[in-house]
Amino acid sequence: MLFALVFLALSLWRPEPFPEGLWRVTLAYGGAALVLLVVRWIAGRRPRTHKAFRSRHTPEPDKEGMVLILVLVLLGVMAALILHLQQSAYIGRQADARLLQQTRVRAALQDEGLRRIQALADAPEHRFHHAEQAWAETIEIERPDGITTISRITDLNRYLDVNNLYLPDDFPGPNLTETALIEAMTHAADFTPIERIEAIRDWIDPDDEGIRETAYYMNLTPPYEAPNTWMHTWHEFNWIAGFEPSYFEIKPLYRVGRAFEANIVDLITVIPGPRRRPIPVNINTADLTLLASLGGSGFEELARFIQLRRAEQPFETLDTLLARVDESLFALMRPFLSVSSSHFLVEVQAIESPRRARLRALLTLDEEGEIRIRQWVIQ
Ligand SMILES: [Ca+2]
Repeated sequence: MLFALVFLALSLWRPEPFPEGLWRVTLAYGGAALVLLVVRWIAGRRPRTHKAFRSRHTPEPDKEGMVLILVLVLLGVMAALILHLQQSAYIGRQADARLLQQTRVRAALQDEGLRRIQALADAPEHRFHHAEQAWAETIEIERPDGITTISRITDLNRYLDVNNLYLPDDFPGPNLTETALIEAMTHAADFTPIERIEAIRDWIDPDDEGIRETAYYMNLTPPYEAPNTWMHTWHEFNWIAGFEPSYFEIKPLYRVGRAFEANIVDLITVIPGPRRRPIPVNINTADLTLLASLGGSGFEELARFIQLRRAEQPFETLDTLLARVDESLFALMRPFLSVSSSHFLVEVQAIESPRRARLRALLTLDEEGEIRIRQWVIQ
């Protein structure tokens, strides 16, 4: 009786997702078990007087019952086995389908990433870059295979790279990055930027001589070490003293050029990798607020000139600025400025619901137009 009930429960149990056909088969097995159960029950209710007419070769009722129970158990085990096998096969097919979809989405992602990089390599403007070029647009494509890709290329030289805060000792001249960063952070309404800038410098410089070095971070919970090398990603700001996620939030009422309303994410960036010289800011593509920050305070006028001039025609040489800046100051600024871009971030999303994948690729472009892929990260 107990086994029959278990078998019935098994046949009626219908986990989700579960194929319709398989459920019918198990239900049929359950029905057969029920019929056998009823037969067994009727047999058990036969009058005792019938026993007298049985031949001596007829099995005893107890043995008959045992055979029936064994048959039921066997049927139950078989049904459970079929159920298990069918369900395993179904789960396996689902996993294969997911893997196939993931492979297709990733292939589309890489195809689109490489296509965008090729478009950048084929662009004619290698000597100088300016805003609103075709290769920089955000492009959404619905492919014939049903996968949608969204991609864009960001010119990283339009931002101030915080990794420029540390330059090797053999770099000639002063490092103007700190001055520019103080201005940029103030434009973003950070009125005490110096401690934070010191913290970034201590984080990336190779020595341990600062107030925000490993000795400081080891006293935190949990303790950790300052890496003492250039930052790799924005995420490292989560670990640097003085930076909260709210520091990078977009201000809701941002109006370009208004005092203290700039968003810090529009002004700075993190370009990983060692350098002997600063990675310069491209004056053809940088935000007006950043242009005004580059030479320290009092550079708003120069920034407005750059903005007006490049709208007519992009700068092809920095020498155009010579007439408007003190010559000795310009000599110090020159390594931090450029008219072309050398670092680009390619971001691609490929979507086929519910599957999606992201690609982030960091590229460098040299003066001969040769592109090198420095990072290629798929998530
Ligand atoms: Ca350090």
